[in-house]
Amino acid sequence: MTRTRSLRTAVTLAAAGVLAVGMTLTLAPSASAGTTLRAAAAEKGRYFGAAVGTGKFSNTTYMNVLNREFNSLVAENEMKWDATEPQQGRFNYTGGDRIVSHARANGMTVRGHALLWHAQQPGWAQGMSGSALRNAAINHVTQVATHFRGQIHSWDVVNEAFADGGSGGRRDSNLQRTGNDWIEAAFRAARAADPGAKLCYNDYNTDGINAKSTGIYNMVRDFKARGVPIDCVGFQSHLGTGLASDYQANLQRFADLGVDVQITELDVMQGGNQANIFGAVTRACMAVTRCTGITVWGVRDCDSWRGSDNALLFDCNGNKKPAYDAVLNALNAGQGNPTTPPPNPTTTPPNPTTPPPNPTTPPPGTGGCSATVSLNSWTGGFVATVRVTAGSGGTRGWTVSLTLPGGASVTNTWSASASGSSGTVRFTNVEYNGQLGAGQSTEFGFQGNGSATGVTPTCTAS
Ligand code: 9MR
Repeated sequence: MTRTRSLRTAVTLAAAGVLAVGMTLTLAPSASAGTTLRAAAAEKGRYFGAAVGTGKFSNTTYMNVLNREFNSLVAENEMKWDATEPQQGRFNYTGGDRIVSHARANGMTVRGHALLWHAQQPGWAQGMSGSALRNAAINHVTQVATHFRGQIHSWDVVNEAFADGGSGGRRDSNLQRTGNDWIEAAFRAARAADPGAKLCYNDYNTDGINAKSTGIYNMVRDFKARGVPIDCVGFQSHLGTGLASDYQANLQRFADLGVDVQITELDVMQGGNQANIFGAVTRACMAVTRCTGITVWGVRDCDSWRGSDNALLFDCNGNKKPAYDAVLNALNAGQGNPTTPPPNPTTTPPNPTTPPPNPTTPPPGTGGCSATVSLNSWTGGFVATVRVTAGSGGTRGWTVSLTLPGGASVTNTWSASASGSSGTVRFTNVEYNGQLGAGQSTEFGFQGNGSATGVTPTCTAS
């Protein structure tokens, strides 16, 4: 999306169905009223986040506001495809890792943005199509979600895949041209890679019940009916001078499908209504039990992609604006959310690339091992997740063999090393997952071309 187009559409939408946003909000004094956004949101079982860039991490004003007010971070750009896989198969997690470690050190959680999007693709992907692009895209999802496994409370698995205007259909893109099932293939790959993360679809101009949000609603309903793993929908909420009168009703209809909803990129044009609109959006989220948190798209006005719109909660000197008070008051006045808040970052499991400490050496494997495979398949490719379970004697190491059908081949493997790529392929443990106690399990995975349907793994312990 270009900036101009997004702003124009946001403002047009706002003009089409504006509500009289409540002018003032009087708050009954509350003994437990939070005095920062993060504290006020946390008291209600929700997060309050900001989009960040590591380029600003050396700015003291920025960091003071960030650390005081927010308890969820999202990378404004640094986890996107062009940033994380600048050359095919060469991954760069420098910026993303820095954001995650800052969050962990400051009691914050992290939203992931965004695994697949038609924009900000690396040049090599922009030039691809068909099954080569599909395989590259699914590999990207698998690799990035695996790298950040256990560190991300919610991932934008797919961003902005629906068209603007009245069609309610998909946006044309190189990804869409790989087949309409590209979105569900991405969600399945993300679930396999990071089963603990909530998986979201995220879009803009969805701030009320309109053709675009209804197209997305229908997709989510279909995914839930067919068991495609989707957990949440993100409403970007880049807003102009008004707010659709059915903003809350729209959130609620998605929640009623059995998904969480999140406000993911909130910013509002500064004008007479800015504070009221920020307050109304916050109240809408607080009124929907499954609305689990709000993220604003930047910290201070001068950090925002919207430049002279002054669209955020703090001025360039870090001072709170009236919009800040409106949000804080709405958080404090809101209802508590009984659903579990995002996991505390200090209790997230270690990244799987770090071997868990294993203080005891198991005895030599005498009871063998077993393996099961689950497949996420699409036309022309698949991701296989293999679960290895030790028998009664535990294992010092293991090898899983399987024979792929003709035409199928392995293109990459994680948490195991493969010998061979077609026909009979043998996967052997890597250094950290060979030793399993009796009955213990571990998982590895691989991606391939062709079909692996019906494949049967056999496990040998050493
Ligand atoms: O704020 C982001 C800006 O710094 C980038 O230049 C731009 C590039 O496309 O993306 C902006 O963030 C977008 C987000 O990733 C998706 N929704 C719309 C956001 C604003 O354009």
